[in-house]
Amino acid sequence: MFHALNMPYYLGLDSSTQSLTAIIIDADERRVVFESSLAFDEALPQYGTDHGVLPRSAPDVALSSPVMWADALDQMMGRVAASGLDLPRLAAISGSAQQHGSVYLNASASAALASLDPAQPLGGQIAPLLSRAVSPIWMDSSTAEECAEITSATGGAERLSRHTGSRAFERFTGPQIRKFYKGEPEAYHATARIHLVSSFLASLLAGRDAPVDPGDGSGMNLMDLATGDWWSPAVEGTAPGLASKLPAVRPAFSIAGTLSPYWQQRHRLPAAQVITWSGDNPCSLIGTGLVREGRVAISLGTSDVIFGLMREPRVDATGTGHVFGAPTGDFMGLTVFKNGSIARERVRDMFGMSWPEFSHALDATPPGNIGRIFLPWFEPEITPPVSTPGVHRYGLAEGDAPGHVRGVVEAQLMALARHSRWMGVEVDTIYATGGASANVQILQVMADVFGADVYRFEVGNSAALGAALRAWHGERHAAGAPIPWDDVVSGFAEPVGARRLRSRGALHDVYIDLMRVHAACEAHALGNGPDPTPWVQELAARSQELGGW
Ligand code: XUL
Repeated sequence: MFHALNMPYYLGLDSSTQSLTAIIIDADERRVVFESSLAFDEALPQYGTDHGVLPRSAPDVALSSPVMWADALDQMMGRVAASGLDLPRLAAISGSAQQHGSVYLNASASAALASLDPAQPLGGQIAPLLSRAVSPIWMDSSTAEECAEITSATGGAERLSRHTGSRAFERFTGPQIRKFYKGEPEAYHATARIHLVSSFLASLLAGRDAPVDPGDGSGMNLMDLATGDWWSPAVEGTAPGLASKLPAVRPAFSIAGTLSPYWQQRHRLPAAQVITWSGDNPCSLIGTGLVREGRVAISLGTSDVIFGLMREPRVDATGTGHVFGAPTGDFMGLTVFKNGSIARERVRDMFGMSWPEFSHALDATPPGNIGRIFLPWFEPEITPPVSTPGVHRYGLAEGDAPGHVRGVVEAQLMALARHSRWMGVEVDTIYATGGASANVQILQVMADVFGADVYRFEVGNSAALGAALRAWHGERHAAGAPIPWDDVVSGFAEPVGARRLRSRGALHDVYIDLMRVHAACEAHALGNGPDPTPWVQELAARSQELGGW
């Protein structure tokens, strides 16, 4: 057993909106040896959060508690210590955190983090180090005014997105910092360091100021994608004196420090290396094995999301997509569609169907829907931007239930394909995740629309797994024995059951035609183009002539 005794373990943590998860992997045996999750509301009820969010003072304000995150980390490390694993084998720890959230530390923090009392819980020792008791998180949308101010200070949305990867977004850290500076100038001036959730938690583990990685750094509207460092016009345009308050930006695989004496003494953990943390989306990129260009993930959840690795930092000229740094040193594109399951459910309910009836209707209708298009903007849409919700029908009768079912699924998948073209990625493989990915009929439409192979992927804790894999990669990199990313993810982040849905070439051609019509319908519905009805009718006639496509 000499061999097994020496094989290292790697710990990945994921501090998400609602919970803290830990995964330990045995890299040699390619298996997860420990997995545990703690929901903030239940494990730490004294903070009074609802799904991880403090009681809201206004509908557009979303705050959480950094002290609660620290207490959760303390509890979770206690669980790791009690896992029964041979913990001297723990070689490195990394982490993932909800993106965009920020933590404000005062001037005493830096020294205090290095000399925490191991006899005391963590939270109570962190509270006095904060210059702001709460953290704004990604669900906050109260900074429209600050977004406009930063956009104008940096020379416009196009320039801001070209440099930072995104136009100004309310939840991004820069606009949130500006709001704090304007609303609480004294507390802002008493702030010595502004961390992201990721770099804050890494600092707690290392007992010193940890860097931000380019992945999480690009969710701030402050970092220049091209240089992987702060972009002065944005830093200066956000708040005075901000440059000195920001942590350093370092590659995701760099070492933030060693697990501090606090953890070694309090939980009898070894002096493991702490690898720089990142955001949940960059960590999920690794945790779902998206380590080469051409492989993307589509999550069919409440919202639909497409994301994948990009070798180049191409940005979305329409301003709806985001570019983040990837933990591999490359980039990742991400586009969100708000009307995901929301719209599929609304169509199902409109016609009083069950999910099996919905699937049957999809099966019973021809691919291409005889040219009929349904734009399902039941809720305000992010991609394309639609502020006034409403559905639009082209060639589709209001009472046509099966036509609506196929219409909503095809429109969503064509929107996913068309509005992710800015990534400049030739998609050959799609990992489908999320609730609706259980529906094989939907996955077949996905394969035909994209002209790509589709696999169902069980994500589980993909961000925590991605963090554990990054811990392994970072530790080996530092040891001078780097492991290629394909090897890092192999055996860990792979599709389940390996059921593949192949694109059917002739049908992909149908969708290439239909996507042009879909684009014309979208432009018309948004008031930017002529009525495409004649085109829709022409397609319908052609489809009838051929007896379907
Ligand atoms: C990404 C985003 C969320 C958060 C929380 O831009 O806001 O995905 O990272 O998960």
